[in-house]
Amino acid sequence: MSGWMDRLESRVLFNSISGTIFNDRNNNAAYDSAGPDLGLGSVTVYIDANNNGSPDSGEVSTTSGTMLSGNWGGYQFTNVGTGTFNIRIVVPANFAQTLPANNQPLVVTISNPTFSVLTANIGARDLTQTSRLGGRAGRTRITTARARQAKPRCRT
Ligand SMILES: [Ca+2]
Ligand SMILES: [Ca+2]
Repeated sequence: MSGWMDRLESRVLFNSISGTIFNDRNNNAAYDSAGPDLGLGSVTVYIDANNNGSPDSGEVSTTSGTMLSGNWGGYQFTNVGTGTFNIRIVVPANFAQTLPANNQPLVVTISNPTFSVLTANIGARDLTQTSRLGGRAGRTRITTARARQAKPRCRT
């Protein structure tokens, strides 16, 4: 029993960088956690120490949580120390990063080893998604088609 309690306690960690990798479904470069944005799981997140835009050996990396993990898109780096950190993701295939823009790293500065940054969020949008809000736009299209069909009937 005590072993289990120890593990729970160790999850309360200070001096960490955490956030959510999200599917920026409305493409506004902001994390709308109440919707329509969703988490993006199984994405490689890394501290790009040499800031060359790719994960190298010796650079700290992790993977964002899956939908089933209970922390969809979530990630955390613990005991990072102090300094300025360039957080990047390996953008998944058919996605484009929206936050930060232009594939820039998310720059996080920690000046005190007891501080944590909890909202280091990075967004990407699905390039295969034809509309900003898939389902709604689909319904709009159907409505438009019905309206077009109705017009000739009214005129004749
Ligand atoms: Ca958004
Ligand atoms: Ca690197």
